[in-house]
Amino acid sequence: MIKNLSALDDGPVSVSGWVDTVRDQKKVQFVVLRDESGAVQLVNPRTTDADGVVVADEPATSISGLAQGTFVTVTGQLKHDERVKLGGIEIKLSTLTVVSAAIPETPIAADSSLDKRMDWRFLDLRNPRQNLIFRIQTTFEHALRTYWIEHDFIELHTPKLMASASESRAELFEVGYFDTKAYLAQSPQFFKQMAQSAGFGKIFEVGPAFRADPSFTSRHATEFTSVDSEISWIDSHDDVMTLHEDLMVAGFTAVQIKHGDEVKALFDVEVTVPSTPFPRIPLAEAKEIVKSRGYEVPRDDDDMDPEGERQIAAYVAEKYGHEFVFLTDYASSIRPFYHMRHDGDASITKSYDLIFNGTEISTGAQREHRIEVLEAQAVEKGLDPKEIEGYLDFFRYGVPSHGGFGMGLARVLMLMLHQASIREVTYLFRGPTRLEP
Ligand code: AMO
Repeated sequence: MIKNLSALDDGPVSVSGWVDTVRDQKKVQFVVLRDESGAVQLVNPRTTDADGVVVADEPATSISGLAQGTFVTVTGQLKHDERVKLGGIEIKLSTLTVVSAAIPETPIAADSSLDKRMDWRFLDLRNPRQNLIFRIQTTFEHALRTYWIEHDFIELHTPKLMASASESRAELFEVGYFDTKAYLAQSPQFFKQMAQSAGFGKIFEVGPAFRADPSFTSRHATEFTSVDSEISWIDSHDDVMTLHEDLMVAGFTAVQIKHGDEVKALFDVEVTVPSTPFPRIPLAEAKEIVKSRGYEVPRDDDDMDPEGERQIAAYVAEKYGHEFVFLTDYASSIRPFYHMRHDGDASITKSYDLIFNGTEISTGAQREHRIEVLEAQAVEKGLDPKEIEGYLDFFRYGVPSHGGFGMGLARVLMLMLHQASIREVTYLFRGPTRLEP
């Protein structure tokens, strides 16, 4: 790999990569060679005759015609020279072999629109910044998984084809299923709760979720990776928040240790491991706080709108120096039927949203496990209990108190790396007008 070259002593080397640029000068040729780890400069002094005229020679002739993106293998002499801007090393070429030629007209450039870059995602992903994003994703997921396994969680793979909705009916993809129809899972919600009734106690799943959401915001996709966890024997949603923050600390610690320097170099972003506990602010109080800062969440809005989320994040950053905040106790009117409501005040739920750098990344809650209450809440939300009969059965045979959360993986990465859209951090984005590549 190119990034490993600088650790080698001067001497013969062999390396492969994509041709990035060719500078064809009279007496010397410079080629910048890239791979996913970095770039290196190749030099090829040209052979000239007594009058300074270039004599046709190899590899000079073939170098002149190399198109950007051509994949080559070269051999040569590595030399450390601090005057070389690109990493302080260069390779004096001995041989150059074209492994796979590229068409000369590259369809995208550094300033291409995001949409155009997504059309040509495999070329876009060659950029070391993009490559790093998916290394970070791997490290983050691995750290979460390690935490779960060390704490005795069971990993589940729940079905993505379902007979009913798993969240609201509004964002449901319907698919033909033999002589009937099925729905794509909007979340593993029902099945992770089923696991609690099955005695699995502590579970997690990292898998696809589908939402027929027609919006074109920077944080919505029609298919996204959902990070889910669910635990039994809890006292309240506070226990879920504690698990959630421990997981974030595990993930951010691993990313900081493994990629902190690269993130600083390529994104100019500091990866900070959050301190625990994260600030926890009831939603009603958060609304008062943002109001005192001059922003009033629209009156008829039981939720916190995106501007409100940004405002409360700014307050938390100033007051606690924290990038995360749990907003708790959302109104029952805007939460799903399965969220438990507070004893003594049924208008608010034992739920939370986790806000990171001003945007929601997660929703969690204690679940209602008392069947009569659960059924009544479902009816109140306009659901027909017969349609969710199978789900309701989980609560008819003895089920522990439990709760959990769902978190959008791409949102975490987008906000961690200060990217403008989840499209940048999703390997292949799916949206209302994008089904390819
Ligand atoms: P919710 O619907 O809030 O809760 O989703 C949880 C998290 O998933 C992410 N997310 C999305 N990411 C990209 N595109 C979308 N269209 C999209 N929709 C949601 C967000 C969000 O915070 N079952 C509950 C969770 C639970 O209570 O366990 C649920 O799905 O980051």
